[in-house]
Parts: sequence; structure tokens; C-alpha cells
Amino acid sequence: IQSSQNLNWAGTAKSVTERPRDINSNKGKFGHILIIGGSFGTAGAPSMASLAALRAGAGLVTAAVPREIVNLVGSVTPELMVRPLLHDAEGTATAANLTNLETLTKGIKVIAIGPGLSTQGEASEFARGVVAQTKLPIVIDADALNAFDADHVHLLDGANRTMVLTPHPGEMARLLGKTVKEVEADRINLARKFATEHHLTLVLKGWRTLIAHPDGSIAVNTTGNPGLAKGGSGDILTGIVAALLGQYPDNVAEAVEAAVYLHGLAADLVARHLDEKSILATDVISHLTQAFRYRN
Ligand code: NPW
Ligand code: AMP
Ligand code: MG
Repeated sequence: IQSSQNLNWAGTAKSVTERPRDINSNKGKFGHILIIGGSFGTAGAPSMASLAALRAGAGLVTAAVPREIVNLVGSVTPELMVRPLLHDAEGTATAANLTNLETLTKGIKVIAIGPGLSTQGEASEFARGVVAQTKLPIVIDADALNAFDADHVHLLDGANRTMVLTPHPGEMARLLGKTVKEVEADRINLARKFATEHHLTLVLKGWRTLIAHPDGSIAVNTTGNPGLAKGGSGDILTGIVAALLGQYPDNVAEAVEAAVYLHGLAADLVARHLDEKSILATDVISHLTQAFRYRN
């Protein structure tokens, strides 16, 4: 079945992500990641994505979040930098932030947008504007994916740029205008079709996450466990994908597969000593370093 469907196992082949760092390397070589997201009530999502990006080897990480939660997000770890976004009375980032996008993305190597962004107010317009107005490598997740519903999905085009989407089945269903049941019944074909038609890398999450590449090849992930079925798991995957893209910009397929593999492996390492019901996404972040070690 595997060879007839052009399927591979994700992250198990020796990949660039396993090479040790050059002895004389500096933070500037490993990418400055910009995480855009957050709203009142979901400050945790960009915080976890940022922390995960730092643990996955990003040289620098900045979180751009609504001004009123900047200090909250910034206090997750002192290594993290923060930038304020304009927001409405409900705490949702507004489209006015697009006028400041050039300043916001100065020196940035990879953008990740969506965790906790919200779908209220002008958040979707803001997300679509960011995707349209920058050519930087971009990871689109969570509420930024929801901005590309059936009426806007044609705007997603990863040709001549690096674009990675990380939908869970609910988000994939919204992108396609289908039900979750329909998505789950035909994961491989739908993922491949979407990735090839939109020229991007599609990570269709869930048990046995699929990574569909723009050339039509697909990798199946073998790591991860139901301990990941808890809020925050996807937000940290977004941070890991962005961090690996920042470090291996010329090896997008390997970087994304390795990110998915290591995310699941970290969760499997946590499950060795914690019952899977009580695993937190932050436990998974703190086991990323063991996942990188264990793999080598
Ligand atoms: P159901 O209920 O099974 O029919 P949403 P979200 C479906 C932020 N977060 N298999 C499922 O459908 C995120 O970053 C913030 C099948 C469910 O109803 C986002 O910005 C946190 N179906 C925002 O919240 C921690 C599946 O999708 C629906 C599925 C909303 O994100 C939490 C849920 O999707 C969260 O990450 C599967 N494997 N997985 C924080 N601490 O700040 C999902 N579904 O409505 O997009 O909501 O994913 O929680
Ligand atoms: P999200 O729904 O965006 O928080 O993403 C959930 C993350 O946890 C994705 O990376 C899923 O692949 C992973 N995940 C959730 N449930 C499972 C499971 N039962 N087995 C393996 N991975 C899972
Ligand atoms: Mg999510």
C-alpha cells in the first residue's frame, strides 16, 4: 500500500536536522521567528508556540500579540521578545496592524500565524493580509487557517515561497467546506490534492499525522500518543515547525517532517513517566530537548 500510494514514514530517515551545529555558529544563523497570535483569553497559545520554538532551536523568537497581553506573554520566559499589536475592545488584533507589517517583520526569517488569534472582529482580515503581503516562509495554523474558508481558500498559494499549513481535521474541514467525517474518511487523497493544488506543505494532524508535500509525496508520522489530545498541543507543533524552517530553510520537506516526528517523540518520552491523561503541552515542550537527544 505504501509504495502504491507514494507514502513514506516521516522523520525516520537521517535528516539535516540531526547534524550537530557548527562549533563557531551564532544565533543569527538559526533564524528569528515571529509568532503572531493571541487574544484576550488565549494568551497561552502564542506563549506555548514561542516557548516551543525556542526549545526547538530558534536563534531568536518574538511574539506579536495584542498590546494588553504583551506582558503576560512576555513573562512566559525571559528569552522571549514581544511586540504589541493594535486590538479592538474585545482584545482581537485589528487589520490596522497590516500598515506596520514591514517594521514587524524586519529581520524575521519565518512567520507563524494563528495560535489564539481569534476569528472575531478583523482577525481574519488581518491574517489574510499577512499571508498576502509577505513573501517570507510562513506557517499558517489555528485561527489563521479559519480565515481561509471556502470563500477565501483560493488565496492560499505556496508557489515560489515556503508555506506550511497545520490543520487539525476540524480546520481541514473548514478549508474544504466538508465535514470532519468526510475529511477523516479520505485523509490521504484530500491532503495530497490540497498540497499539490495550492503548491504548499500540508500537515493534516491527528493520530498518524500526514505531511503532504507540494510534489504529491506524503509522509506518515509514527510518533505521538493520546496525551497530545489536549489544548496547546497544536500550538507547540506550530512553534517547532517554524523553528526548524528557520534553521533548515533549504530543506523544507525534511524540516517539517522532523518537526512533526519530534513533537510526537517528545510526547512519547513524557508518557514513559506520566500517565497520558495528565500530560500537558508544556510537559511536551520541556521534553523536546530529550527528543532531539534520543533521536541522535
Ligand atoms: P468535534 O467537536 O470533534 O466535532 P476549533 P481549537 C474538531 C486556541 N487555543 N479529529 C472538533 O470537532 C487555538 O490556537 C488556545 C476530529 C472540534 O470541535 C485557536 O486559536 C489555547 N475532529 C483557538 O484556540 C489552548 C477534530 O475541531 C473542533 C480533531 C481555537 O482552536 C487551546 C475544534 O477546533 C487552543 O489551542 C481531531 N483530531 N481535532 C490556549 N491555552 O490559549 C479537532 N477537531 O474550533 O478550531 O478550536 O482547535 O480549540
Ligand atoms: P490541535 O488540535 O491543533 O491542538 O493539535 C493537536 C496535536 O496533537 C496535533 O499535532 C495532533 O496530531 C496531536 N494529537 C492529538 N491527538 C493525538 C493522538 N491521539 N495521537 C497522536 N497525536 C495526537
Ligand atoms: Mg490548534
